[in-house]
Amino acid sequence: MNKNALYITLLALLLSGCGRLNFNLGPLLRDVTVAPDQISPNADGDTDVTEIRYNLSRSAYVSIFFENDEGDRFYFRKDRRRSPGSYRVQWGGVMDEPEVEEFEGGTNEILSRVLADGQYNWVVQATDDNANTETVGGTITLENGDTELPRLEGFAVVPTVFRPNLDGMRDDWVSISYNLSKEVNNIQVFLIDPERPGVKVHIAEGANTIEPEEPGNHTYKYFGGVDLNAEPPPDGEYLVVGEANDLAGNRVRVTRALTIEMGGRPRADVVQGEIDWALETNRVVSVPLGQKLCFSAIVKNEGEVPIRTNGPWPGQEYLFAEDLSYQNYNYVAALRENRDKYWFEQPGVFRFGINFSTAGLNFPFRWAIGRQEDLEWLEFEEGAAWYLMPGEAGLVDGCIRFDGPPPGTNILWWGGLIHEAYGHHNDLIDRITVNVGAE
Ligand SMILES: [Ca+2]
Ligand SMILES: [Ca+2]
Repeated sequence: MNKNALYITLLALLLSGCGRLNFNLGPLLRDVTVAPDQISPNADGDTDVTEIRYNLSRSAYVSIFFENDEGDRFYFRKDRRRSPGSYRVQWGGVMDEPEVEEFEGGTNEILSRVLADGQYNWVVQATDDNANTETVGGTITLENGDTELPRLEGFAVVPTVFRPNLDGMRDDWVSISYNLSKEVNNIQVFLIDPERPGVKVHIAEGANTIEPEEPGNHTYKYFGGVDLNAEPPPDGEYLVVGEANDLAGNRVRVTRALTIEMGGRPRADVVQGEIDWALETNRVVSVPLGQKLCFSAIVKNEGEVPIRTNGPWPGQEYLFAEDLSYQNYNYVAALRENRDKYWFEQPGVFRFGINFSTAGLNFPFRWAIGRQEDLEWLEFEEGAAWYLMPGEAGLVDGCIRFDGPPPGTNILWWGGLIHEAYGHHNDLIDRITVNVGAE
């Protein structure tokens, strides 16, 4: 090293030393106390917390942590930026370092927990902008702490692919169930979209003999709001989250993946609200006894989700007297050759129906809302069915043969779309009078 270099090095050392002296305006941390020095964090109202006080003379990054006999360190605060001033904060024996157990399809997390009973060294540490660090420490004893974590045991979301579209498949709703291991102060179950953290959909627990906060089995049934006439959350990847905390400060969270697809309310219409009644004149059809009332109509899927349907297929002919004597349209479904076709009334299935004013039951004659060539056969984990896809139209036609006269005269007849078990989607379409005369 030559003389100049040595000189510059000495100067640099001097300057850095001066710098420290110039900015080091007395102690950074003052009046640090932790009192009381013995607590019982069990939420019984008696010395559950201690108060940590300190005074900061300059802006600094502050950490507060606790160490046990083994030297394990538990942070209460870690590198928090603080302005000069007096601080006081309560500590209830809780550490906030999350422990996450990850597995396929979810996580189990401990967000915070009460530390085990015992003696701990506490440390308040501050580092100012010149990297001066000061620490003050002491000891505190924890006894009779409530260290039992609340657990959402067996937290299960079924199914994991959720298609909330009221088609009657098991994927129309999600069941969320778990066993709560201890009484908690608060429990929440909700849906979040990881890509839009602001979106949080709360899910309410169904009827139960115990309160949501009480230990025991809990079950939630979630239809995505479709059952309440709302649109479900948009299709996408979600997390079902269960979060619980007790009064002592133990807090846990579980998450499970949930995919929403084909979600939405089903909407179908008879195009133009018109049924093409055969042989209709001025809204009257006259049919001799033994002959048929025939029609055709076009049904369109006006919604965003596939609409489930099933036979009897267009072209099916009903016998008026014989089928009505069975008091429902299922006479055709009950025929030996049709028994394995699931043509009986089925929740979630749409059918086109014909009704008349003296029927005494709703829509005794029903057909699929399109021919198989108008539909798609979709297969899911829960089963397979025929669907009229969004934007598509189906042709329906059929006949009712009057093997006997209907009760009354000048009877009104009309068509409708039935969403079975969910009510009449579309009623009183294109009413006519049908007169059944002598043979
Ligand atoms: Ca206590
Ligand atoms: Ca569904």
